[in-house]
Amino acid sequence: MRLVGAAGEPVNSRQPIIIDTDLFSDVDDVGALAVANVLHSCGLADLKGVVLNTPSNYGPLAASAVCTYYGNDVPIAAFRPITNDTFFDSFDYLYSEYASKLAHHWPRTLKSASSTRTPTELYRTILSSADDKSIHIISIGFLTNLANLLKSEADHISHLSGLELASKKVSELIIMGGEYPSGWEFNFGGVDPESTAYVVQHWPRSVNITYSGAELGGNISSGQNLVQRCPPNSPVLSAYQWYVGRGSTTRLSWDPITTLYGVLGLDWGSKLGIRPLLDYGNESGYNSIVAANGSNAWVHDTRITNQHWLRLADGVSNHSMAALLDEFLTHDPSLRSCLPYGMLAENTKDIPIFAEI
Ligand SMILES: [Ca+2]
Repeated sequence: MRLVGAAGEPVNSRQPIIIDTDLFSDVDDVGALAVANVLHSCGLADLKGVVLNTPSNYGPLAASAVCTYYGNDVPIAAFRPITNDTFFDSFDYLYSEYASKLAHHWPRTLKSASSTRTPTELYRTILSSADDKSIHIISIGFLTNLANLLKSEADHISHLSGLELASKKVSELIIMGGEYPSGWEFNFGGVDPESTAYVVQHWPRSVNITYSGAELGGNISSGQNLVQRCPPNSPVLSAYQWYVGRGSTTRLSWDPITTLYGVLGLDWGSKLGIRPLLDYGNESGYNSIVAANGSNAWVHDTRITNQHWLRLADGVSNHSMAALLDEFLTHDPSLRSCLPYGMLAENTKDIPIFAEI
């Protein structure tokens, strides 16, 4: 496999990203932050900020613990009003809380959730100072913050409105939400379908949107061997252990896959030295919210080409994607270098899709 430069020695331009996460309940947001931080450390991503779209103070604190573990001091914004909620699985009575544990027991650069800027302030601050058409926003939770950004007016941070900032500064919005070509999914409909509809309907047509649906990550289980492969002090390992429980660390992969695409797009050859495992499921058309409950359906329209939904590339198995994700989830930050691609090749040598380009 191709070697991708040492730490602090970027071989490609770093893709600036903002992650909008509901890190609090499901643990795949921790997996997504792991992917983002490893790519940041490798010089492929520039993790500009993390904004929370759930109100518990443990979300931003746990996010800080994960970023700090990877050696990255990343600006974080807590959702308002801030609560002291802890997660209780009243749906399946199966999964367990991890965010407060990461917040209390791992080093973190963020001292308190209340000291952070609001999501809208952090969005506007990062976007206003960004190069034009440079930022990728990766949404892996509810869309409340994005709707508030689009509705925001000119202020002391920027003379541009939120809609103008999105048009001018964002090159792509990547959203884990919905089901494709149609269906109902929790990020879209579970908490704030009104904001979902607002973002889907008002996002500027000049800026690309890529959707990652429930059917993609929901068929791929990653994290299988975290106990064997993670350093023992890994907050990723512990979060997966606490959340999944019952002796397992295997979890579905909606958010890590979305984040991988959000940094790499479909150009994996020059960045990872492997063929892209993802492709677009459509050439044209647009997403629509078809009911008040946030359900969605793809509308066929050859005139609109800025919107896509993701699928696995032809010939790629769920196992191949899971194997790649596990390389990120188990990455040892003390190496302070890029993914050990020799190891990647070794672990996946039976998977022809990883052949070097
Ligand atoms: Ca999420």
